[in-house]
Amino acid sequence: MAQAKNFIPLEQYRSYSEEAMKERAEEFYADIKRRRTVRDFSDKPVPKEVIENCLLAAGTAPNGANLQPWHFVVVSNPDIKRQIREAAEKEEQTFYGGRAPDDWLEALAPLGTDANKPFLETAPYLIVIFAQNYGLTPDGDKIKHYYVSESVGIATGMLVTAVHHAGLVSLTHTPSPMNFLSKVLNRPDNERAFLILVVGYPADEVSVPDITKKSLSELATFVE
Ligand code: IYR
Repeated sequence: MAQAKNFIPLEQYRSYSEEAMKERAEEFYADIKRRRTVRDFSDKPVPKEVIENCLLAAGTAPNGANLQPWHFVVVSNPDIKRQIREAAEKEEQTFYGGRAPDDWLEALAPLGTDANKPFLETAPYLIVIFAQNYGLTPDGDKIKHYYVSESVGIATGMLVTAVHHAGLVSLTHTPSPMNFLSKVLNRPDNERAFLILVVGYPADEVSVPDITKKSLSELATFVE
């Protein structure tokens, strides 16, 4: 393989015995399957340091040409949260009030969602994830980015996982359209809002939809 000059030994890699690997994989699955998307948040404050480390974890995601085509805007300011809630609810009202096709609304029915988004104000943190369609040099020249959606999707998945691992809950919220976020948060033209990750503690006695996940044979095919 062609090797660039700036390579370093992979010193952080850890190998485990097969037994330890099986145990670790099983334990990780047991823990991650407890993760549930929550729509009812407590307003209990979350230490900022927890969010900072979750973001650093997300920033380690594999991505196109290591150009890291993302930017995370962490909103805890009540006034900005209110502005985001108001704009998101306005979009959602048109979505639920006629813009969404019936089959989409039917698919959403088991989740019990509607146009009201109080969590956008209640939760201590809204992490607004922006995808950078292209980068910019200090001189303002464009830098091409690759596999932007894939990269930002992977980083978002790692953020969701890190938040769960830390003992918090999250909600992946995608108001549609969400270009209002660029305006409210004053983001540059090369960025588009990808998703809002609502983060905090669950409200007391929160309930979640009784849904199931695909079994292994449904979700995977082994070609041996
Ligand atoms: N953005 C809307 C609708 C919505 C769409 C999907 I796909 C979901 O999994 C959940 C909701 C809303 O946030 O209510």
